[in-house]
Amino acid sequence: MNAKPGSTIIAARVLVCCPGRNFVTLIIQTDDGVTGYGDATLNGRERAVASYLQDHVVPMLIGRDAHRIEDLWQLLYRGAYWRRGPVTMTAIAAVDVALWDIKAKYAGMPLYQLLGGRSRDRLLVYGHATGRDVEETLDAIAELKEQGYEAIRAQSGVPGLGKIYGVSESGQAYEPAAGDLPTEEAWDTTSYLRHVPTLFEAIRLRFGDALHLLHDAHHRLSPNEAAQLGRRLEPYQLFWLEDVTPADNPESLRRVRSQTTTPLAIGEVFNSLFDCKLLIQEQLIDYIRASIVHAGGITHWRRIAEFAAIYQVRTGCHGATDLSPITMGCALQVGAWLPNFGIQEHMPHQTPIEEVFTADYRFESGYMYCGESPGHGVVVDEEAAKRFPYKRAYLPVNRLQRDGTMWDW
Ligand code: GCO
Ligand code: MG
Repeated sequence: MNAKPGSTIIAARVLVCCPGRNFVTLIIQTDDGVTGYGDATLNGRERAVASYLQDHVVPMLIGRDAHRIEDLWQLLYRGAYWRRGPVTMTAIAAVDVALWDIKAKYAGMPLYQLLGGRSRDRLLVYGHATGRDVEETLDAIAELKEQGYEAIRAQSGVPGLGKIYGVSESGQAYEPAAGDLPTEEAWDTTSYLRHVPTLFEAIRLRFGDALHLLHDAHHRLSPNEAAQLGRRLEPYQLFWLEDVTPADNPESLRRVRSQTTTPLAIGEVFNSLFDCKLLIQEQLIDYIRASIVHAGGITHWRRIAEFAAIYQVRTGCHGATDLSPITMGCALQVGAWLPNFGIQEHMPHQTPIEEVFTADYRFESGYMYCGESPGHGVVVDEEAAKRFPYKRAYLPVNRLQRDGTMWDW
């Protein structure tokens, strides 16, 4: 269906760059010079989404009306026939976000105004404290408290294990994908389960009860182990315990939920409402972590969030540094509006990312503030991006220390 002049998509291109880590960006232009930017980054599988967009989606966009966001979403979702999945849903998200950016720019408004306007002045965020041992994690928490964080995710190395995912080696962020091939780490659940309660006991002893504390088990536990951990952490009153079991099997959470009142969060690897449906409907979780970039863009993510609201589940969007500033900008725009916003993950991007992405959001004293410029508030410098070509990079994988069995990392 062709568009009237003034809102026709005349160009769309995919940009893959690595200003510190790899990002995929979709850029859409209309015939009257409005440009929209969408994030299409799928950490460790970046080029799969770039090809999906370049080879299969971009040709379908040219000549279409940029304002028909819903219709284009349906075209790309239903039209693909092969539904869902991270690659497809990330590609659709990039188109969707770029079009919302364009629509808001046409309106001359920040995106949250198009969704219904503000529900709050600022957004509570949580920072990451990690250390090789409990003492280092306590020091990291003290630093974040200095910066004003009221909510902190705490991880630490486990005695008897070497470096594990989720814990930095040198005070830097723990997760920038490093090797040209994934490195292998060693894991032992018994040592981990013994250790984690001692970490939270030490945190409460030193910092008292006021701080909101979070912890990420990163999909490594069985339902029964997760239930044990949830129970043992109850005295420390966590804000949430994240990704306790592998995300594939939502029924697992029934066992965990019936055994512990520690609040549960899950969903950073989800890409569709159908991944979250049972968890939300049965109120097996307190926070849904799906992100706009991996869950079909604003159009689909909004359906997840509004469905969650019916069951008193709040949002806690994934916000690791492998999601580009565009996704953070969008999370803050929708978070400013969404009645059941819960909290936003905040891991500041590292330099030189600001040479490519300019964002109008800001962090101040434990909260983030979305910007007021038209659109989602993040623009991309395509010329600067050329200085940072794609570099294949992976996060580590995990094997059981005991016998080398492949495990969740
Ligand atoms: C989190 C996450 C991330 C992911 C990463 C994978 O809670 O922020 O678990 O660190 O592991 O985004 O690409
Ligand atoms: Mg996580």
